[in-house]
Amino acid sequence: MSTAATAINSTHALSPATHADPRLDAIRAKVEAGERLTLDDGEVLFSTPDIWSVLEMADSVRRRLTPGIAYYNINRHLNYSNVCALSCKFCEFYRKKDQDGAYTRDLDYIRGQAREAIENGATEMHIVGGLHPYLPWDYYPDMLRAIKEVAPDLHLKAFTAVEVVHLAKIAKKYKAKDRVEGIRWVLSELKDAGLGSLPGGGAEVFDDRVHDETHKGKIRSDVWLDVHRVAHELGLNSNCTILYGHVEQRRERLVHMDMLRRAQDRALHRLGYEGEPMRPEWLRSQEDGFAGGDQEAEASGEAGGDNQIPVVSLLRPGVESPERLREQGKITADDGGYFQTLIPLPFFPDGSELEHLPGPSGLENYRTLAVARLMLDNFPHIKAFWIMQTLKMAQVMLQSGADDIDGTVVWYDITKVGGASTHQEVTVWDLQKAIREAGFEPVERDTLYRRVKRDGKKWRVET
Ligand code: V47
Repeated sequence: MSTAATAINSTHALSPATHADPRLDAIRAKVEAGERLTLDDGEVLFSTPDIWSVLEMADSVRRRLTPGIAYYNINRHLNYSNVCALSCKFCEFYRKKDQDGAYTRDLDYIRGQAREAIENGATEMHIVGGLHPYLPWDYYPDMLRAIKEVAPDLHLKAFTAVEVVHLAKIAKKYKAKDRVEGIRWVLSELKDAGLGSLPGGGAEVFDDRVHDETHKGKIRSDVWLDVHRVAHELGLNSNCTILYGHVEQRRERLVHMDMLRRAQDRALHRLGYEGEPMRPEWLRSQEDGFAGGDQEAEASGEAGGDNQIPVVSLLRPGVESPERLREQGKITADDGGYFQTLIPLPFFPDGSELEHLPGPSGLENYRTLAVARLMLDNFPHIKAFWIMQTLKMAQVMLQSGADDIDGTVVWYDITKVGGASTHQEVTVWDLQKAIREAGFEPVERDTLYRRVKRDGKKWRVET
């Protein structure tokens, strides 16, 4: 094992004694009261030997937000091309144009995938690809329209923020001085062509050092957050991810989570949520002992001046989730969108340029997901993506912060667990069984977390 790998393992090692940690008492009191945790609280959650209390607190939050049930969906992934202009060090998916294994799908192939998806009852297609240097702009809206022609009810959750910026560039709409205008143009065109929401990929870790070390050339956090903000302004919901367990520090994971929850405060505020003013305590905790430069300034709300935006916690008594408000007709997509879920993605070293790193341990996976549940008090859901966590780990995660295990998937090209092929299918029965064994009622959802009523392949959203 390399020195770097040893260092990562030893900093993450648990002390054999897992007795109660008194530092958790104050955090527990805040969690019970629905108060926002600081980054320093997050550090305690990451460093305490009492990991069971962390999981148990996250479980209590998850049960308050989503009592009794856990979600799955019937979906398909479509990777239209693995050709990518970037060479991110953690990625084993990308190929250069003439490299062995490079592929780009034509519209006939894509229509075929859409037909296959609806024949198998799918409600969602998750569409992402590399930053193809030569495909024209038209390919992308044409792809969405082609799918909608054969599968009008299929929800298209498509294009990471990184791809959206790439599309603005190839459509010649991207101006560095006013990037938001180009982003808005692309998202509006794609929405007209059938885009239903944005997936959470490409966020990695919102930190300039990590960015420059592992995915230089990709957009930085400020641009990623702009894309999602504009999507929300256009009434599109979106997801977000954190790719952890490589070269980042735990404090950087916390800053990433904080930047996401501030972005969510802003989205919920736009929907009419009122909250508490940001407390000096939160700002201080973020400023102390961390030389994060611009990233830290953004996390503290200074960069966008968003410490004026009230802090919204969905854990406060009487605060309804945005989905419930949409169900009740109190808000609509016209009022705006929001982040639905965070998906923690454990780094898989195999086949990547960072293959010498060990990747996160099982305990680190549980802990990171639980910490995310506790820090992101304004996120309705946390997803344990079973493809990357494994179905067995995802079951335990349902009892320690997650309320969703994603879907049937079938083909997944981005990572291959344990050298598995890209064919990674589970049946609906497998997902339901895993959820029941974890002690919850399985509920099929659509992409927007509405309950699905199903009669074989036919389905409708419950109203
Ligand atoms: O953006 C790349 C990550 C992401 C590796 O929105 C890696 O519902 C681990 O975003 N090890 C794609 N991760 C996956 C993704 C996703 C998955 C499921 C659901 C949703 C959703 C989104 O995978 C990429 C990148 O961050 N990734 N390489 C790797 N070696």
